[in-house]
Amino acid sequence: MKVLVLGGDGYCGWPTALYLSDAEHEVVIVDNLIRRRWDKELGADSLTPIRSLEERIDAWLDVSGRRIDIEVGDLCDSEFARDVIDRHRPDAIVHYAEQRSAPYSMIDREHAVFTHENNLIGTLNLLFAIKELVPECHLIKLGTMGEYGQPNIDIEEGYIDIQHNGRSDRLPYPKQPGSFYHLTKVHDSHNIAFACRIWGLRATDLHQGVVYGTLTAQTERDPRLVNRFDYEGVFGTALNRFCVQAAISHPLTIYGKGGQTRGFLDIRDTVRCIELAMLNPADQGELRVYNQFTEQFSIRRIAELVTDAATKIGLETRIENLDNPRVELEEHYYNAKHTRLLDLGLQPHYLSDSLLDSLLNVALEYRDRVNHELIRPRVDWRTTADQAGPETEPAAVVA
Ligand code: NAD
Ligand code: USQ
Repeated sequence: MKVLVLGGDGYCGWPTALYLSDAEHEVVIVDNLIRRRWDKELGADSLTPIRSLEERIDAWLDVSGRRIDIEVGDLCDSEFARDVIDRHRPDAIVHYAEQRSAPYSMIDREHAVFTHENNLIGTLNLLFAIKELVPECHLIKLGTMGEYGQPNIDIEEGYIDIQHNGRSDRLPYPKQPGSFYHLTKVHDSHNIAFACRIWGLRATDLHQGVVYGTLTAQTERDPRLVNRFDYEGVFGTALNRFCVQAAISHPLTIYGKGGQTRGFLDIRDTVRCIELAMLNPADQGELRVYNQFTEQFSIRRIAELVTDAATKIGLETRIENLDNPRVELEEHYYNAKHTRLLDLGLQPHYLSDSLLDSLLNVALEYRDRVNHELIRPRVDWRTTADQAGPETEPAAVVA
């Protein structure tokens, strides 16, 4: 199949592009490299020394003999989006290319507005280009489990059967997201559902949980293929952060009580889920929703698991419950369905098997690269203001 991987220079996109190329699909990466500029804006860098996109592509050609094409440009530029789709005429489009950090979207008004513009306009441009040029192309869009929020009932896969005043219907599951970033995913989901309904497009909306891990069978083949690893307070997720904190003897920073519960999955399962969705496309006119995660844990439990693994390799760790910089439930019911990808054949990797090799040992290997000043949280939901502190301008606004 011919597939465009939008956001293919990012954490999920890069190993996906390699995995699909290895499986003999024809892959084109589309990315405007803005993620690397957000790092600069925040004074941050990947823990792992990632190479430029060109070096990565050359390294993959060296080790696999397979070429991945690249298109550098912004999906918010409708002419660029249209032109790329027109020239490549893909069978499938995997869409990762959005601003994905909740704290980044909560820095101030400009960052909230930028996140909405970047994510919503890019996706809208894509929908119009698909409709006009390749209406049979399967859009595989990365949404997030955070679209659902923290409801006090079971979370279904996208839709819920409702009985109301003697009538019944199957309706989109209610959404109560917890940041301006998560809200963009909800808005995207509505726009995609509408496009499928009125134009007969086909799409799969993958409500993905928190992804962890650095290694895949492809990235391990050469150090120049290494994936990124975010650990600072804006783009670093709690699990990555706890591993780096353990490696540098910093207390593990649980926000509030730590009962916040999320779905998690290994990056190797992310790439496989994309392939499964691609090989089993949605019907024309259908918006299919899969909850993409394999295990659920509270943040407190994640801290305990990291502590146990760290102790086994002789690291001493301590947990610190910080005043929570986010506004969220710290103890809550959480039971989310996630059977549809398993039904398609997903064979999960489990955190207990990857915690050391794909996370803690990587954190230890590169601990000299850690910037200790970036460990504490820097963004507070309660004080998100019209204008904020030192890093006020989103990279795209400055550029
Ligand atoms: P990332 O920031 O590492 O990668 C995103 C990539 O998209 C970057 O390379 C960036 O340069 C590119 N990009 C952003 N806006 C663009 C635009 N307008 N035009 C072209 N390129 C653009 O993010 P990630 O962790 O790889 O996440 C990928 C997707 O998966 C996101 O949509 C995110 O919301 C979703 N997701 C991620 C996780 C996770 O744990 N990482 C979990 C659930 C969902
Ligand atoms: N948290 C801590 N300590 C930390 C960092 C975070 O306790 O040092 C807590 C947060 O308060 C939150 C939870 O951990 O309750 C998860 O936060 P996170 O930063 O690990 O992940 P999140 O903000 O939810 O976002 C990540 C990705 C995002 C994706 C989402 C999937 O950055 O792109 O959409 O996971 S989900 O969580 O299912 O919405």
